[in-house]
Amino acid sequence: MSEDNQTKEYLKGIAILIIIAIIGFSAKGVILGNASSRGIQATGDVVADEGNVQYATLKIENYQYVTEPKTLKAGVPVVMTVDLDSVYGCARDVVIREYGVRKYVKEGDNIIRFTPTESGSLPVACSMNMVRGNLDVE
Ligand SMILES: [Cu+2]
Repeated sequence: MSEDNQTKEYLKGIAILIIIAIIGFSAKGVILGNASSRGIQATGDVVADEGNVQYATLKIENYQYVTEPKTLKAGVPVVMTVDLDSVYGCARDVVIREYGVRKYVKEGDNIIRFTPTESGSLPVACSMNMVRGNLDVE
C-alpha cells in the first residue's frame, strides 16, 4: 500500500513536471511566434519598399545642395538621407517647394521623402533661401 502511494506520488511529480514543460514550451512558442511574425512583417515592408523607391543622399558641395547619385528618377518615391556632416546650420531646414517639402533635419531624423514627378531641374533651398541647389530629375 505504501509502495503504491509512493508510485502515485512519483507519477504525480512526473505529471507536474510534464505540465510545466508543456506550459514552458507553449509560452516560448508564443513569444518566438510573435517575434518571428514581426520579423516577417518588417522584412515584407522592406521588400515592398525596395522595388518601389530610390535612395539618395542630399549633401552640400561648394555651398550648393547636390544629391548622390546625381540624378533622381521621375515618378519613383525617393528616400533621401541628408548628410549632416556637410549640411549644417540653417541649411538643415530643407525646402523643396515643388513638392511641399519643408523639413528641419537633425541627428536621428534626417530622411526626407517625396516623389519627383517631373523631369528637369528641381530647386532645393534652405528656408532662408541662402543655400540652394538644383537637383537633376530624369
Ligand atoms: Cu539658410
